[in-house]
Amino acid sequence: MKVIYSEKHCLHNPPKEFELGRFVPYKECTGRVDSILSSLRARNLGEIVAPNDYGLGPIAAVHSKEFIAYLQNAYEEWVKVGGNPEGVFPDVSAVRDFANLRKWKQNPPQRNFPYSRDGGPLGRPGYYCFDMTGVIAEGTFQAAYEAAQVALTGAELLIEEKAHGIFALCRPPGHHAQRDLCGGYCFFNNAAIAVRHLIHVLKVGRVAIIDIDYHHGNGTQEIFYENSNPLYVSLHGALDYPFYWGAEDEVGENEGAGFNVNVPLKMGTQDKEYIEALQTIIDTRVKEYNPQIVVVSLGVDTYANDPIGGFFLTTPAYIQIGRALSSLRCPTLFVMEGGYAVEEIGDNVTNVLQGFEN
Ligand code: SP5
Ligand code: ZN
Repeated sequence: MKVIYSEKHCLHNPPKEFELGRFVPYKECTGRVDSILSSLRARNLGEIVAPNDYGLGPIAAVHSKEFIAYLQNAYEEWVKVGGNPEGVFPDVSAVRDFANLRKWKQNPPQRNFPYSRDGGPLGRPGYYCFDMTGVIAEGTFQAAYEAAQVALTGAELLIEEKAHGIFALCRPPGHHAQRDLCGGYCFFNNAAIAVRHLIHVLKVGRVAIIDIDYHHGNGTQEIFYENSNPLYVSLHGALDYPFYWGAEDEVGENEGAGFNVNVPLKMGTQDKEYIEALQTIIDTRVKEYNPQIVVVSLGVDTYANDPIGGFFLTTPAYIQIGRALSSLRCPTLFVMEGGYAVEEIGDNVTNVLQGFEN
């Protein structure tokens, strides 16, 4: 399986995040990718190629221009007003009502609009970031831009080479990033950008996204909430981070009604229950949709020793996950998301890809 990778991910390297009220080492670290690369190479998974550059256009087709400008300028503005050079942390919360975000957007509170009154260099972080782990450091914009190009290149090659599988080794990850919100280690939504490109530029009729990261992909859900293409399916830890999204009754709206499928699983879920739940949703909702392309948001923070996930999957289970995904017999783009057990992330990811191939 071809792997798309850029070493520019290293430009994003904030030293710290805020967790439970303490500064702790940033868990979405560069070493994650080193671990993945070394497993891929050790098992000869496939050729590792650099991404092409598709510019900002495909990113701007998913994210608002104000948000893109924010990510581009936030760090410099922050340092200029005396902010910690280790990265941008919000001074305020702009109190968007997340549970009712869609309604809020239809009827925005006048005081927060227009965007020119979004709070200036110290107000903007609270407006455009929903948590304390979407830390913007010096090279974050460039790295996030590059991660989106990695995903886009994966989408292009999947079609051009009629490949069965491609792995876009993106970092930073993307599935928590909404149209104009970063957070959860995510800035640009790599998978959503690739999917939109597949549908609107490469003219794929039906795309299904299967999000197997431990956390609900609130960003991907929000971006496609009113669309019937793609189908979005997420398996995730119930009632865990990001807390305000991921319930079963979030099914999509308007044209998208019925095309957003959340499968929350209880904390402590183990191999057997997880694989059954995955195979069931594949055999029902995904097969009914009959996708021409599948995009997998590949997180392995479902692993038992993951420092933030609440499931107990073992390393061999990831082979079975790969097999379950291959049972669709559909060309598949794997887009890297979470997974923070640095030592084992490489083997877990490679197991999914090898299980898919065999
Ligand atoms: C892409 C992705 O996986 N993002 C995840 C972001 C999660 N950020 C906050 C996690 C806080 C977990 N705190 C749990 C403490 C238990 N040790
Ligand atoms: Zn995650």
